[in-house]
Amino acid sequence: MKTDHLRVSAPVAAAVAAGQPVVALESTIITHGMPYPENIEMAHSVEGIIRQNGAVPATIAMMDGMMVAGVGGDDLERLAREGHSAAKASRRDMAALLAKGTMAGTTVATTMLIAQMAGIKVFATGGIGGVHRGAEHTFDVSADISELSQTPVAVVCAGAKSILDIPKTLEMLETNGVPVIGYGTDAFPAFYVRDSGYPADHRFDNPEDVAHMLALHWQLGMGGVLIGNPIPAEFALDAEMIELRVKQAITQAEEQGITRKDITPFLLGRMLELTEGKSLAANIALVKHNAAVAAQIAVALAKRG
Ligand code: PSU
Ligand code: MN
Repeated sequence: MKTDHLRVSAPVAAAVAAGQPVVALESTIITHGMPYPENIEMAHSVEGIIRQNGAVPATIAMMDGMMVAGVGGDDLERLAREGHSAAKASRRDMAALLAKGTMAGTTVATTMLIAQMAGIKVFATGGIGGVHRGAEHTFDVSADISELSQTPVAVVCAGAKSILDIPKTLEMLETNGVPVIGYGTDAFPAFYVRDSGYPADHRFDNPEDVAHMLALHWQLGMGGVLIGNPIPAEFALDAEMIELRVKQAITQAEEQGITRKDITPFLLGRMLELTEGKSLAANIALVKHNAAVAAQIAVALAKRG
């Protein structure tokens, strides 16, 4: 991959060159997933957790006409303050945003792609995009799924939110050849809830075993891997309350005619308001947990050489 539009920060470049563990972080969660200042506080504390667990954090975004791996300092603050005024960069937006120099949060799909360009194998986030409820009418399936099918990066998440159709999301992951790992669980987690009611494909219980599986997956020339790490029990929310709020949020989205790239940020924002901030606390807790597990997996992968 040849591009003069990729900027890798000095600490991230040094760690990648030395084969040291690095964990990528997405930025749509900063621009479109959480309000300011919780978003910048979350971004800083997640980076701290990755360092405490022995890896180098690399927050990824599009800034000033560049793809950046290792956004920090004033740039991170600028991105967090920009919020919804920044663009949301999915794979197909990248060249247009680079051409215009637009600041953008990168989705899971785009973060995976830039991580791969920068030589980063492990990525931590909150939840992935997937198949939306009603997709049989709207055809709304996140580009995160096709990216997972082709880009060799491991994505540690807390599963998929129930704003999505979880069984259809699992079917699409299967169709696209994406292994769904339950980390310390047999179940596929559902973001605010530890168990979606649907099983993961394979269970692994420690970072070394996950790293072994990843090494083999990539030896076979395959793409992304989804690692579902359930929200810590003390932060999990009530499944019935969440279902009620999701239905309300989806009804409001339909009434307001929200579609395409706006639907996920709209639903995330509504969930936040409808749960009176409970979902924000849960979201922050699960991202921190995912960052710790991702760092441990990156460390185990680096040890394999
Ligand atoms: N799901 C969440 N939180 C998020 C997102 C999804 O629970 O912040 C963000 C991620 O950046 C993800 C993107 O990649 O939304 C998916 O958007 P879409 O559904 O438009 O593909
Ligand atoms: Mn979509």
